[in-house]
Amino acid sequence: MQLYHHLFSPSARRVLMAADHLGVALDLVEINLASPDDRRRLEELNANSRIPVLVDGALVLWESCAIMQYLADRTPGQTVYPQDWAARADVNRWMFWTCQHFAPALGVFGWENMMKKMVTGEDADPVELARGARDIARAAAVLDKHLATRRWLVGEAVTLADYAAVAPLMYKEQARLPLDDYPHLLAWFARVRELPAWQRTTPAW
Ligand SMILES: N[C@@H](CCC(=O)N[C@@H](CS)C(=O)NCC(=O)O)C(=O)O
Repeated sequence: MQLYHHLFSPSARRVLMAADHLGVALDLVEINLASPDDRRRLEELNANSRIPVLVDGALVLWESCAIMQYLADRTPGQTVYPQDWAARADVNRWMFWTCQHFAPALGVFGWENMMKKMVTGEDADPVELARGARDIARAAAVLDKHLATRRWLVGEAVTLADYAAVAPLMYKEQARLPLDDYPHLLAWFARVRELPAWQRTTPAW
């Protein structure tokens, strides 16, 4: 299986963490999003022009959370994506929530504080940052409250839900994510950072 990715992409990283945890070997194909040739190659696989994309024979699969679930489903005996229906629904819930609410909110800060200057030369827009801060506060409060009484998002051990949700935090410092008021979220992030799957997928900056 080939994974079209870049080590600096949080969306690709959640797939790399899942693959590492599952012991699935992937043939990594790096996509430089700034290269027109790489973009063309990417768009042949994903009309959205986004990484990651998994190619497994005839299957071309985009959307990081769908790829994570596919990798788990094809791994016999895995426990990171529970077989129990209720537990699995709970994992799915946090993965959808991440893609719909948490990651886009954090992405505003990633773009404004980290990427925008590099890509466009423009400064951060305070109106956009205020909007991002509002959305982050709303989502982070939900996560923090949930984690006040738990070590992991679902059940007693790490699942795909944790790997999905934690990926955009890889730029916590660089993007100046406003998360200081969420101690349970930060404690969970510290726990994830201890995991081999996090450590083995941390890029050398
Ligand atoms: N919902 C998608 C998001 C993928 C995504 O936004 N990837 C970024 C890198 S983290 C990308 O390829 N951006 C290129 C672009 O926006 O042109 C997923 O989870 O796979």
